[in-house]
Amino acid sequence: MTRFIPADPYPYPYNGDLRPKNTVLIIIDMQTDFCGIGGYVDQMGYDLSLTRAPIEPLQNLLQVTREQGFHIMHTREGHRPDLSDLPENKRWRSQQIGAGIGDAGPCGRILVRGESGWEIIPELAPLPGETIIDKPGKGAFYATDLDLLLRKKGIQNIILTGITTDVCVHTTMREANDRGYECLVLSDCTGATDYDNYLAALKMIKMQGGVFGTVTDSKTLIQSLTE
Ligand code: C5J
Repeated sequence: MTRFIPADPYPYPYNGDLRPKNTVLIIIDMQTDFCGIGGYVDQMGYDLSLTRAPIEPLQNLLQVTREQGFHIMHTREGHRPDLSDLPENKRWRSQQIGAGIGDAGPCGRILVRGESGWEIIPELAPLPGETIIDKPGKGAFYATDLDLLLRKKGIQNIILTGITTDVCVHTTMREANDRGYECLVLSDCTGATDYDNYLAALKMIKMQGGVFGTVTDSKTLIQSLTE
């Protein structure tokens, strides 16, 4: 049986082989540091409503995908407490904007593993058994075992969500696409620190017939999965 989800620029997945067993929902970096008061993004002065917008749609999507037995994975961007995995230039740039990675902030040391700001927000807390990928970079494949886990589980399709659309979601999507995974990005389940960048990031996916994959929203996906 084939199943296609209406999406732009093409129905997902390209081959119609969409099953809970070969498909993972990846929720990227829904951490206090990226969408909570006092976290990294807040310290930089960006509008938190943009990075918090995906929370409610993601809660609804999680309910359905958990019920249907889809693979669920969560990622967290962060660094070791001794900062030995933090590139000097990444640290320096964050200091320029007044939110130095590793420095103390209202939610503990910014983007440091184990600190409260680094935790996934309670609204989207992983359930026991759901995989968490800790990553030092923007992409979830870099310096992690994500590819190994996906291949071992026989996953072909990746539904990408989380924050931020133009940075960690895009980097992960590009890494996944180059590895042959079939990517779907859900427009209402992602957000960026700048609305124009969010729109541009979604537009980029759709170029060249879907150069990185295809785009839909969670309502369309849920409707297709439940009809
Ligand atoms: C950023 C992320 N924007 N999760 N990280 O630095 O997108």
